Amino acid sequence: MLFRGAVFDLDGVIVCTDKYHFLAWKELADREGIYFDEKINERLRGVSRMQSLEIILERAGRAYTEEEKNRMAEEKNSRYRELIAGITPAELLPGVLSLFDFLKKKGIGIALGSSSKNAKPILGSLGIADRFDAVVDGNDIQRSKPDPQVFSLAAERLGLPADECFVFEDAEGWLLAGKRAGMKTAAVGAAGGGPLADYSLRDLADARVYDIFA
Ligand code: B16
Ligand code: MG
Repeated sequence: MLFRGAVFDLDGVIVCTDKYHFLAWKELADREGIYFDEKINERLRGVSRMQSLEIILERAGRAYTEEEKNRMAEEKNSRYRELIAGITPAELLPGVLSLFDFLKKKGIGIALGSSSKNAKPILGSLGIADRFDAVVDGNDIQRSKPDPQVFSLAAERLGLPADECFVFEDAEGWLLAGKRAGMKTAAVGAAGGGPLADYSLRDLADARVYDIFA
């Protein structure tokens, strides 16, 4: 099978923003007296902002109103924006630039499929915004992963049928979104090699990534 499109998740595949999400949520949780640790943070991988907040609030001692939740999500996001403002190309994960160079040479479309509403400024800070033929982020979708919308839209914007695209995703559960979109999937890093992964890669510097597009 010849693949003509590659769709990349952002956090965990191209850059590790999870540490900044963690710090921003942790400040908020501490202030509210809600227990939150790195293990719970793992559950927020690829999960939308409001859904992340709901997971954190599972440990809360009281119910929060919708208004309070919206305010908390906004506060977390402002703090997160401060933290990601300092991102530089040095934070690109291993193998990203070489793989993008290779895909470009081969004429394979490069797309982003991220749940984050902050994806565009992050791509800008990483110096790779112009490397993408299509960008789909949290602002473009109504339904979060494992719904396939983010990946289906990425294929549509690449002008390709879904089955000609390969998804790279670090959240094991969200490989399901790729599968539901009708794509082949590569689990990157933390995602490990579960049953939903057609390929399992340590990171994008893993030489086996080039077999996919050989
Ligand atoms: P934002 P991805 C996800 O990124 C993060 O993994 C997840 O922790 C975060 O809650 C989500 O983006 C939304 O981010 O608050 O910036 O809209 O892996 O889908 O690129
Ligand atoms: Mg991710």
